[in-house]
This record gives sequence, structure tokens and C-alpha cells, in this order.
Amino acid sequence: MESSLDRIGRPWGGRTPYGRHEPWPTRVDTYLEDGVGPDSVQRWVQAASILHSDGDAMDIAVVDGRMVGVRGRSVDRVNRGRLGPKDLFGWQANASPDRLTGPLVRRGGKLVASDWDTAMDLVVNRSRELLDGRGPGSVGFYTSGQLFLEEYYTLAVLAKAGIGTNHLDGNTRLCTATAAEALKESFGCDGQPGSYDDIDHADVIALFGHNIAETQPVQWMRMLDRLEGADPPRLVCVDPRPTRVARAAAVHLAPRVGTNVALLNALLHEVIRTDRVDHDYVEAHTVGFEELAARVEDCTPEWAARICDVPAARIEEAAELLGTADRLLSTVLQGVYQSHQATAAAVQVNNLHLIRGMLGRPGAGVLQMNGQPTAQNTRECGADGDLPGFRNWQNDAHVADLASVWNVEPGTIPHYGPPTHAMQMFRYAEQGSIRMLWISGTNPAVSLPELARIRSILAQERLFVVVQDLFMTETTALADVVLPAATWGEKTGTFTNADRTVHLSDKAVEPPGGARSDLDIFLDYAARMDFRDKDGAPLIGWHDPESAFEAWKRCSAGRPCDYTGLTYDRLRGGSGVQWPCDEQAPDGTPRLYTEGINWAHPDVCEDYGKDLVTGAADSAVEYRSLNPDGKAMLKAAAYLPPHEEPDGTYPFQLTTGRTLYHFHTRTKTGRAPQLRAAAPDVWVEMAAADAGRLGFAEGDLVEVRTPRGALRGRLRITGLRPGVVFVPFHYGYWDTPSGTGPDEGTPPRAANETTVTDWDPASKQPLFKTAAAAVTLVRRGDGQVAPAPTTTASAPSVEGAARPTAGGPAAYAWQSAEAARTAREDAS
Ligand SMILES: Nc1nc2c(c(=O)[nH]1)N[C@H]1C(S)=C(S)[C@@H](COP(=O)(O)OP(=O)(O)OC[C@H]3O[C@@H](n4cnc5c(=O)[nH]c(N)nc54)[C@H](O)[C@@H]3O)O[C@H]1N2
Ligand SMILES: Nc1nc2c(c(=O)[nH]1)N[C@H]1C(S)=C(S)[C@@H](COP(=O)(O)OP(=O)(O)OC[C@H]3O[C@@H](n4cnc5c(=O)[nH]c(N)nc54)[C@H](O)[C@@H]3O)O[C@H]1N2
Ligand SMILES: [Mo]
Repeated sequence: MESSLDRIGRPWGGRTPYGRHEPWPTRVDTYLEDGVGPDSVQRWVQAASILHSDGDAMDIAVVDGRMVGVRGRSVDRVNRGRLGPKDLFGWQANASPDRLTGPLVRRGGKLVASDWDTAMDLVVNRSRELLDGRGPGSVGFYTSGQLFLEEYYTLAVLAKAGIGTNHLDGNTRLCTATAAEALKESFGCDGQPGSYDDIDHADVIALFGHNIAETQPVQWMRMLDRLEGADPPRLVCVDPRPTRVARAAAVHLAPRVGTNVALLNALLHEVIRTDRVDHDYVEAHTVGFEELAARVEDCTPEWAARICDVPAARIEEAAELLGTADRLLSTVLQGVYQSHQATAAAVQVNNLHLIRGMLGRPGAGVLQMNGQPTAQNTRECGADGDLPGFRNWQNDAHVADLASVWNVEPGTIPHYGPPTHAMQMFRYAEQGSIRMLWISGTNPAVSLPELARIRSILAQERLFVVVQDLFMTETTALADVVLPAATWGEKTGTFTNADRTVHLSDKAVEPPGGARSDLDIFLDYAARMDFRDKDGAPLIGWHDPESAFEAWKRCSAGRPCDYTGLTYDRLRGGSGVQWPCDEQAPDGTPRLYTEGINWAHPDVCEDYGKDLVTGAADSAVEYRSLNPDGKAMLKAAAYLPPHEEPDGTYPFQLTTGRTLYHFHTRTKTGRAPQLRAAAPDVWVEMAAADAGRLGFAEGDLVEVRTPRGALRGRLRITGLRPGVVFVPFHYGYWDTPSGTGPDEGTPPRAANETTVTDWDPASKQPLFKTAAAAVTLVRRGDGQVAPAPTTTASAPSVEGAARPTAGGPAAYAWQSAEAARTAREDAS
């Protein structure tokens, strides 16, 4: 039975209900462009989604060397055939006529068309000049969570052992630095403990600052299917906005923005007070319980209710669910990670699981989520500054081990201090010690906080900026050299989703014009720089994706993220596989820590931990005395108020985030007609009570102002927490008259005009979720409505206040509830 649905208007498609402990049924979603039927598709090429961290497996339909659609892969453990709206429609951006097809270089102040030799020579000459004149600390690399594993590994080797710089980080700093840090703080090592399969088994699912319905829509379909099946789970949602998750929750807590630690401490207080503690587990596997219990002793629900402004009774209800769950699954994302106490809060969720012994069993797991599709690889390959394979930069044995993998002297690999985080790299560029910044796969002129500052840093004459992208963006506009990249669908490689599932994504079509894969660009640079190992052989001995993967396998051997059991062949045809995958676990590993904590011993841990308040790094000696046997660490934290609180001038709490239909700075989703039409421009969300008090109406043009800057958007009145304003951060300027930033003809609209340069002390993740703002009227809407979707958290509080979001015939996609075509795919 197949049916066709408007997947803009019905983003989660039809239901396939299933009961607890049953397997999630298959449903294959297919979208083919107008005029193409399944029979006319010449090849289906295996891939996985690159527009969120879910890892939805799909096949790309190809006709005459052109992508014409996508179909979910029913054999895959992650999505069992389902696709979300961005998966279904986003691929169309690949064929956009404004793709970059050749390098550009700056001449006389203007970017002009060039060729690869000229552009690469410029980059190489500048690199050499800087290395000779100022040393490796003058060169920085700022990469992504959207390239492939093979590319990050190559970049990490060339930056650390080739250039020898400590200035290498990803936009993962803005994204999942806190996930990594919280896992290191609790378990001594990065690595996601849980599995998406836990959704099938949990009786309580708690989501902390995670709008999964919009940001991982396929796993939300899974939760929806369980909610409609036998023995459904109860959801706990902590989010100030009325997300779809909040509306489906048994308990929804909408706290004041930036108060997660207070709330979590109260939840821990209740679990301990009512003695829902698994004392055997705590005794066997943890250290620090006494300090934690003492820290939360006074954190009663009444105390937290005053700070968070949610009823104490609601906190008690949530604690009752968390405390009595038989299998608890928790997920954590940006509502926690992009806050001033990001790591402290995320760690309290780990603590909840540890004291309840809710780990390493089906349904009992924690998912410190990733956001970007390949952020896991940025981290494990060391392209976020950490050492590859979760090695510890403070542990000389780990550095020596890595040096032997690379055949370099240990002193070649910078480990004199912590890796430079992205916010610090931009500071160094501002101050002039970094003189060359190579940006790949990220658009900081829209995504970093305080954009006026970022634009001025990137525009400096003395800073040589290289940007590697698919399109002209707000960031390429400020570059000295622009390198045109081939992307997903045009190159082969692997990447790993938030639950450690490794997928292979094959090349389906040729890249446009002279665009080259990021891997080829990095390999070309390494060859031109002539980087050598200690015996004079080329430092980088691989030449294509598969040989890069094999090299990475050697680096990952024996590490927590062991890939040695995987090959490209193994990843073709069937499902993705969860690491570690090695001789002991040839089919991969569904859950970590099933038999206790195994990567926290002082000799093996990735990190000795940090002070959650100051961020100061602990030493090996301190770690060994705290945790000699390598158990999980229960780290307590006192609540601290947000750094910027509302006052008379800036009376609102400003928070920013996402909508279902767009990805980040929209370079892809803004070029997919169905997605673009669903959410065409920025808007500002406000609670009905606040709008009423100020006399604002739906569709009024308002200005949101903070001490950093302002933006303008139309008002959407929703059911969000009074006192909060929300702005989606997707809208930059590439599709406005100015193309690059606000000017006389283009009013400011990017959320990050207003956000603050400030970060969590432990993870260094910037605070996109907590600021104070003023909102003023610019112009009456006079019947206009905000360009915000109605299917999502931005739904108007008054039904019918805006026309329902719909995609029409252009958005119809097929879905089959049967286990449809699972044939081995033609990837030739
Ligand atoms: N559609 C879509 N999906 C995406 C992406 C995308 O751009 N678009 N990006 C991907 C990436 S890289 C990421 S990182 C993820 C992010 O995925 P999410 O974290 O789910 O998305 P956000 O909208 O950034 O933030 C989630 C929620 O945090 C809430 N929040 C704000 N302040 C607080 C607070 O103080 N406490 C709590 N508890 N909650 C708060 C917001 O109301 C919001 O609903 O999404 C991934 N998936
Ligand atoms: N205010 C606010 N700001 C935020 C956030 C927030 O919630 N609020 N969230 C933060 C988070 S979690 C994230 S992840 C960041 C995301 O911020 P960015 O990483 O800046 O956003 P993207 O639009 O994904 O930028 C990716 C760029 O890489 C290009 N690209 C895509 N594929 C490829 C490829 O294969 N190769 C190359 N070379 N380029 C490619 C795209 O065209 C695009 O220009 O934003 C952060 N900023
Ligand atoms: Mo992210």
C-alpha cells in the first residue's frame, strides 16, 4: 500500500504504531521530482542525510547523471526507510545554478575568477611565509560538522603534524562541544552511551532543551509511533517554547531561560530524597555521590520553582516520572548546551542516569545529542582540536602513541596546552597573532555571535582568509581565496551520527564545473606543502576516500571509537553500523558501558576533567586521586544565574534556535523551493500576554535590540513562555539585496547581530540561548502575518491567525508501510 502526502503540511508523515519492546515498523518514503517515476530511475546510489545528526539512510535517484530524488533505506537501523522534510527536498540545492564552479581570488579588493593552480599557490605561499616569519601559531583552521570522516582526519593530520598548529577547531564548538565535554566529565571520555533503539524500550523519555520534532524529525516519528502503540512511553519536556514535544509530553516544564541547573538540581534532590537511588550501581560504578547529595540537599522543588518560575508541583511530577521509570531515556541538546552553565547542566543529566543505574541496558540510556550530521567525526578525528581517537593531550603515552601512528616525533604534535577553541581563534585573529584562517564548510559571518565583530575580524587586511564552500556566502564575501567544494552526493566518504552509527555515502553525480571534494583540496594542499614524516616519507600517504578511511582505521585501533571492523564494502548494501566495531564486536556496539565504565581509568581517559565553574583543567594527579579506579564521576554544580538578565532597558529574555524546514544559514534549504516557501523569512516569537501588554499584533514589524545590535522581523504570537522572545537564526543575507550583511537597503535580520561573545567555561560553547533584549514596534502589520510555519513550535496561539503551512502538489512524497524494495543498491 502506498500513499502520497504533502510532507511540508504533514512533515512527520503517517503513523506506524508499535508497542514497547517491539521492532519499529518499516515505512519507505520516496520523493522524485516532477515527471520522474520510479521506473525511469537509472541508478539508486546509497547515502545518508547530511542535514541533521539523525543519520537517515537514503538512496539518491539518478537519471542521466543528474539527481532526481531520494528514497529512505528500509534496511537501515536508524530510520527504517523514513525521511524528514529536509531529507526529502534538500538535495535539490546541489543542482542550484549559482554553485561555485571555480576558485576566486581577491585582486584590487574584488573577488575575481581564477584557477586551481593560482589559488592554491596563493594559499601555499602565504602558509610558507607565515610559517617562516611567525611560526605555526599564525595559522588557524576553522572547519565543520558537515564534511566527511576522511576529510577531517586528513585535515587533523596536516594541521597538527604538518603545520604543527594548535589552532584547529570546528563549528562543533557552537554545536556539540558540550556533549563531548559532559561525556568527558562524567565518563572520562567522549562517546555516546545510548542508542536510538532505546526509544523502543523506554517507559519514560525526557528531553532537555531538545526540540527533536523539528531537529531530528525521523526519531520524533519513532516517538510518535510509540505514543500511538501499546504501552506508550511518557514524555518529560523541558523547553520554554510550546514545541510539538512539549504538546505531547506528560509533563512539560517551561523554565526561565538559563535556569537548567537549578531545575536539574531539584530533580536530583527529589530522586535522592525519595531514595529512588540504585545504591548498588552507585557503589560499583561511580565516585562523588556524597558531594552530589550534599550539593542538592537544599535544592527543593520550591527553591527551584522560584528560580525557574515553574510550579513546584510540576517539578515534583517530573521527578516522580524520572524516579520511578523502569527504563529511562534522556536526550540533551541546545537548550542546555548553548547556555552559560552548559556543561554543568548536561552533567546533571548524566548524574540522574548514574544514580538511577539507567545506563547500558535497552531503554536505559542517555543521548548527549549531536546536532550536525558529522560532528561526531570532527570530534573523534581531532578536527575539533582534541587529539584523534579520543587520545588525551595531557598524557604523554597517548601523544607518543599518536606520534607512532603518524611516524613523527611526539614534539611535532602540539600538546603544550589545551587546543585553541574557535571563540579564542577569532580573538587571536582579532588581535593579530593568527594571520591566516582557513574556513571549511561553515559560515561564521552568520553563525557566530556578535556578527558586526565577526565581519570586521574577517575583513581585516592583515588576515588572510581562505573559505571553502559550495556557494557565495556572507563569509566567502570576506575571503581572500574562495575554493569551490564538491559536496554530499558528489563525493564518497563515511560519517557517524549521534548514536555512533557509521554510514557510507557514495558519489552519485559529478560535481559542477571545477568544484573539488574537500578531501582532494586538503590532499592537494598537503602535497604542495610537501609535508614529511620523520623518515622523509610523505606525511599523508593516502590518496582517495577509501585509503583515507583505512588510514583512520589504524589511528582508531584500540581506541573507544574503534573502526577496525569496518570497510567500505561492509557498509555498502545493508544498515549502518555502530562503533566500536572490531574483532570483539564485528557487528558493532549498540550501547556503551553495558559492563561498567571502561574508559575513565587515569591511564586511558581522554581528559582529566575541568572545574565546571571556572573551566580550569584538572591535572593527572588530581584526576588520579579523585578517580583511581576509573569509575563514572558524579560532578555536582551550584546554580548560577545567566550572565545577562533582563532589566528596564532590555526587559525580555532572548533565545534563538531552529525551525523544522531550514538548516542553519539556509545555503542548502533556502535553495530547495518547498523548504524555502515553508519559512521564507525571519520572524520574532512572543507570548500572547506580552504582545497584549505592548499592544502588538500578529504580523507587526518589530525590532529586537541588545547591547550588540538589532534585527527586524514580523511578530508571531505563540504560546511560548511569557518574558521570552525567540528568533530563528537561519536568516542571513545571501538572498537579500546586499548579499553580505545589513546595509541601507537591507535591514538586519540575522539573530547573531544580537547575541553575545561569551561561552560556557568548561566546553567553551557560545551562549546563543541566553541574552536580554528590548522589542519595539517598527511598523504595523496591517493584516500581514509572520512568515513562520504553523506546523511547529511557531504555531500561532490563536488558531486560524495564520494560513496553515502547506506545500501543495510540489511537496507530495510517497510513503509505503510495507517493507518495500530493499534490493542491494547499484553504487557503480
Ligand atoms: N530543522 C533543523 N534541524 C536541525 C538543524 C537545523 O538547522 N534545522 N540543525 C542541526 C544541528 S547542527 C543542531 S545543533 C540541532 C539542534 O537541535 P535543538 O537543540 O533541538 O534545536 P534548537 O532550536 O537550537 O534548541 C532547542 C530548544 O531549546 C530551547 N531552549 C532555549 N533556551 C532554553 C533553556 O534555557 N532551557 C531549556 N531547557 N531549553 C531552552 C528552545 O526553546 C528550543 O526549542 O539540530 C539539528 N537539526
Ligand atoms: N543564534 C544562534 N546561532 C547559532 C546557533 C543557534 O542555535 N543560535 N546554533 C549554532 C550551531 S549548533 C551550529 S551547528 C552552527 C551552524 O553554523 P554554520 O556551520 O555556519 O552553518 P551552515 O549554514 O551549516 O554552514 C555550512 C556552510 O558549509 C557549506 N557546505 C555545505 N556542505 C559542504 C561541503 O561538503 N563542503 C564544503 N566545503 N562546504 C559545505 C554550506 O554551503 C554553508 O555555507 O550555528 C551556530 N549558531
Ligand atoms: Mo549544531
